[in-house]
Amino acid sequence: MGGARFLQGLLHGIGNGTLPGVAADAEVTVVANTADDWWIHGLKVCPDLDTVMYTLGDGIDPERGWGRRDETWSAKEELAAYGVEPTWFGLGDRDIATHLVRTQMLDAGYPLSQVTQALCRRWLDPVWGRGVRLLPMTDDRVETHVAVADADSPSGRRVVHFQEYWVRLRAEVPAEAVVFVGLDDAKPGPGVVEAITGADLVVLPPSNPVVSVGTILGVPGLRDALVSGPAPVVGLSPIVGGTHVRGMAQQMLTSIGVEVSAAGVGLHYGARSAGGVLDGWLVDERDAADVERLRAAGIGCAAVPLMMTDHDATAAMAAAAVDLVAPK
Ligand code: FO1
Ligand code: CA
Repeated sequence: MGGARFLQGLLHGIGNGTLPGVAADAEVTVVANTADDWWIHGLKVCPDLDTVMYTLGDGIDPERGWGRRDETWSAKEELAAYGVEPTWFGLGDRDIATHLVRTQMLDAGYPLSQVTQALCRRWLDPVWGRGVRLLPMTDDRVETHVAVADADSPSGRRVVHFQEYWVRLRAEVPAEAVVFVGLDDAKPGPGVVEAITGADLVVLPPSNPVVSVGTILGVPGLRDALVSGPAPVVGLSPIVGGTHVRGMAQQMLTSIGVEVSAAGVGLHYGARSAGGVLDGWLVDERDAADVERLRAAGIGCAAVPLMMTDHDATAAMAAAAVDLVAPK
């Protein structure tokens, strides 16, 4: 959701010509996390791809931040009436159409990247022409699983899919471990490496550094493409004033031993000059005290307002991010 909302502001800024040095017809390629994906009721659901697709295509429910606007829930009610589990994960009637198309195409043998391209023809082409592309990080099956304490289990632990941790458990119980099943064997999706190595600028949006950006960087080859590519890499902190803005990053950061602060996340990504990925890291004004620590680590840094209250505010964040790594 953070990534999708940021993209809206970024595209707004590009269209308005308010991003320094960025042409109004600049092309944007979005590489999306697919490790939140899962199979439910026989359907393949890809929350992050769909959140980006619906948000940019103006089909998202603005209050929930996921799923379709003007949604109805008849299928969900009918499934509950049959006593079919899980009842805690809701597929809306309109949203189900997307999953039906996707699942049928996957069953017919198309890779997820081609399925996504087909779905995006409806949502992105009418709005953004061919100027915005949405690429899954990989066509391979990768799933984030989370180990939580379970006194009833002989091992004292239980492993649940990310969606169960996020939606049913609301990320409120400590994550003892986060496992990205299939990630080590995944190959970058078609066009992903080329998008990174051919880019003029790479932006890491204010998304979850562990289960969103972290999984993408974990696809073998992607981190190298970023580090060795010619484009500056700039990120925006998802942690503002020592806490997540929206979403539930704390447990995930704590589980991998990263300090929950703007500096903690920036240092976790690391300076490109020191084996990390970042040239620049934008933090919120409230975290201005972190700037020196980040600069000392070799990361270009500035503190600006980082609240995505509307498209203009978000476009201003994007402009500040671009400015941070622009050749001076
Ligand atoms: N989030 C919820 O909190 N409850 C749901 O029932 C739910 C259903 C759902 C269905 C399709 C979809 O694309 C997303 C959905 N989400 C739901 C959001 C999703 O679980 C997470 O917010 C993301 O995976 C985190 O990025
Ligand atoms: Ca996600």
